[in-house]
Amino acid sequence: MKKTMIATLLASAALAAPAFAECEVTLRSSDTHPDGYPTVEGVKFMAERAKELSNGRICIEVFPSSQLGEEKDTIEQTQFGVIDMVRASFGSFNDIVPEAQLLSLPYLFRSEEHLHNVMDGPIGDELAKAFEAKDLIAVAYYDGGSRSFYNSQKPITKVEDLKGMKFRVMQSDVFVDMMSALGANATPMPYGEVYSSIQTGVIDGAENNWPSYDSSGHFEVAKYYTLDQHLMVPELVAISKIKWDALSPEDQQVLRQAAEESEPVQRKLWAEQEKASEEKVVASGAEVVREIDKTPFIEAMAPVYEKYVTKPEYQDLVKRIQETQ
Ligand code: GTR
Repeated sequence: MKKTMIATLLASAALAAPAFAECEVTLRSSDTHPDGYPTVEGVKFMAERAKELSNGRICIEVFPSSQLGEEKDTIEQTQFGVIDMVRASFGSFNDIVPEAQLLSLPYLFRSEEHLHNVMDGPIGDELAKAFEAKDLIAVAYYDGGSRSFYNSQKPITKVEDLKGMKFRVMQSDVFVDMMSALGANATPMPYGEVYSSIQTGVIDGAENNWPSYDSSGHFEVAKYYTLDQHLMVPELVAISKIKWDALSPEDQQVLRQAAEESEPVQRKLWAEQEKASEEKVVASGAEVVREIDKTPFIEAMAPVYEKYVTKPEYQDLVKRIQETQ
């Protein structure tokens, strides 16, 4: 091939290539879940969109499977700007952001639709302000389904069955009080320690949603799952305020838009994963108690509400959540 022809071909190839610059801003983002899990895939979608919207300048690197540490530690690291982003359950922010605690009150949300209406409305914006006061910029709220109890010992069909049993909970006071209110013993510990703790009998069980019960492998060591659905806790994607403040308003806008666009994507993936996990876990021999009278569970939670819904502004927030249609 003649030199001139090669030059022409190279020039046209350069024109055809997308005008992507090198990463100028890089955000390292943590998640406790493995690749393929809906929260991880939600943030990956956000990364793609941020890259496109910034012409390749903004890059988000997603570190799944607790590679950057257990959830509570990664939240603190994000507050201090050691890592730039974290995707974590609201439950893990409980002892950091008091308002987040209120969203972990058992049986607060009536349905997924109710939760969406709360999080997508003015209350979602108020909560973002509460996170910002703790150096975290809330950019997306994801789905986390509803949490129920599972254990290695026996099928739980009523509140009394929980009496004296040991359950792992998130490292959060409201979760500990919830277990005490049900007559069980709470053992707060990081997610990554739960499998071996059930296996070795340190605890009898834990509580979580279908996709976590599945992807953590907990169903292998705790086959009795009772759909009491005591908690619907939203998932949060937050950026370190230290990182955020160093960004231009244009880059902040790109991240906001990318995060917002990732919400419906995550919610769709979530719904699909819930079904797939349920099918897999049931096929593998989990014994699921579906028919359960939730009323005694709901009634048992009264002391938890009394303890946490104290100040008038907290009472007002809880009331507004309950009144949201
Ligand atoms: C999952 C949640 C995680 C983590 C975990 C836990 O449902 O997505 O972020 O909080 O529960 O129980 O520790």
